[in-house]
Amino acid sequence: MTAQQKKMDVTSQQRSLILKLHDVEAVKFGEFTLKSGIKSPVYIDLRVSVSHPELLSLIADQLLEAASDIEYDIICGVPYTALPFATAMSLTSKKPMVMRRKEVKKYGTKKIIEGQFSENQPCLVVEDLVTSGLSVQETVDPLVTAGLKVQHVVVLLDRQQGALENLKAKGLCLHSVFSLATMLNVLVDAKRIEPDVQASVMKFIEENQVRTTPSVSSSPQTTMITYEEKASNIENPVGRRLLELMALKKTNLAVSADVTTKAELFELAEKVGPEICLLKTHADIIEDWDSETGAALIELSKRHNFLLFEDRKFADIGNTVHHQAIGGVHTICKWADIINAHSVAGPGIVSGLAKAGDSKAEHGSKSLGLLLLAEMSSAGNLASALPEYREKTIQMAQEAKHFVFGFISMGKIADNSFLYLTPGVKLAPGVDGLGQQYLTPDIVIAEKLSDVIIVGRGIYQADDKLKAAKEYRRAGWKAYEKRCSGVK
Ligand code: 5BU
Repeated sequence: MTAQQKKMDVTSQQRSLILKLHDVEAVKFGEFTLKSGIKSPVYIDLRVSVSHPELLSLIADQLLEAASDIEYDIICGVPYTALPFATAMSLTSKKPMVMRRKEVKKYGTKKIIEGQFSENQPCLVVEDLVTSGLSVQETVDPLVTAGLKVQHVVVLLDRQQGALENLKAKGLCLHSVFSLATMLNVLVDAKRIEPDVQASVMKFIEENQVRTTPSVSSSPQTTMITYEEKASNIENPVGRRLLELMALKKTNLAVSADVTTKAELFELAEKVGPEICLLKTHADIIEDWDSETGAALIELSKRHNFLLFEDRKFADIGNTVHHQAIGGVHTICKWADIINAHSVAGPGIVSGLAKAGDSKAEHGSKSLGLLLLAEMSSAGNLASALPEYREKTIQMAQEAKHFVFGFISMGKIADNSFLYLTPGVKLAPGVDGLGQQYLTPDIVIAEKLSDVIIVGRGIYQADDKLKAAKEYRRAGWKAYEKRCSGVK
């Protein structure tokens, strides 16, 4: 298709909408630092449209036009920017809306999807802007879980960075009012920007493609390795043992036991023990912890065949962390199989904790393994924002493979000689009001290629904890089987 033909494909309404968006500075050109730290020559913020009701109404008309061939009964906007778009579409088309909550209420109905709908009703998902399509998926998943049928997504602007392909791989069809390329063509045509700006934005887009599904060209050895196969790559015996028991028990679920008394801790471990590969603790939040608590946890872990992970997140110099790990009230190394540390302190922290592991072995106990925190699940955390921090953390781990067997990360960040454990997991994605961000087991295991899901409140706050643990176990294992079979 020639450039001239492409230009002719743009309707006069689309052209006028693009110029209006430029007028209100919803799209800007220059040098902008994105959340990821990457410098971008374009910045798009469609939230400003709420200050311009006429523009909002034009946007809704164009979205309805883009969806005119689709059959749907109900509309759902992706929170937050697309909520006013969906509302305006609903008012014009007289089709009802549902809303997806980002935060689930702690009281009342605890509903994730608000509004009235019936099983299998076709629902159109509306979004303002797509890059990878991940936020669309985070809305589609709970809609489908609630019983709605979702096959189509309509978006105002497609940044052409992979959303179309990523959503297609999930069985979703993306319809956009216009692409970034079209927007640039119109702006050059109207002499709003110079052709060299257009070229630099297109180069940026080409170089910054985001794939949320495993790439087809990746070799099976690198992406579809089984837990048994991975075990033979791991130098640290605890890491190997963890993978072997995951394969044996068929579970990649770690429960985070963030309860505050011994009785609750033991009750939870007893209940969920058969379902899990790991019990993650915060010993310092147990108010009645005593010198017998560690031994009682070891007994439970042996009986139900899971490992113990104390999520202490050491962060000091080697000498101090050594004492923190072996001594104090909690004598962590006496009972924990796995501990973790921030890499911010440098390699001395790994050596200090390895020394703690050696003293554990000298006392005849089983070995110790360390996880480094390469990323966190909390919004705005600095580790995830700085790619160099992650790279240096991986380097630190590579230099101490006898002891460091993996990472706390949001997905697979290095090769198959490490394990990846991910916290911030719930059956429905969302946030908790204090910065915690949740992804689903399917996204974490099948798409981001992590090995272990870590679930806290999703299980220990459930009325029926065993039932919840079984649900998470099933979801985590299903995602693992899907990734092993190469199904996307
Ligand atoms: P939740 O209830 O599923 O949100 O609990 C998550 C647990 O994982 C909790 O114990 C946190 O301290 C822990 N966690 C986390 O949420 N995010 C991180 O990046 C790290 C640990 Br590291």
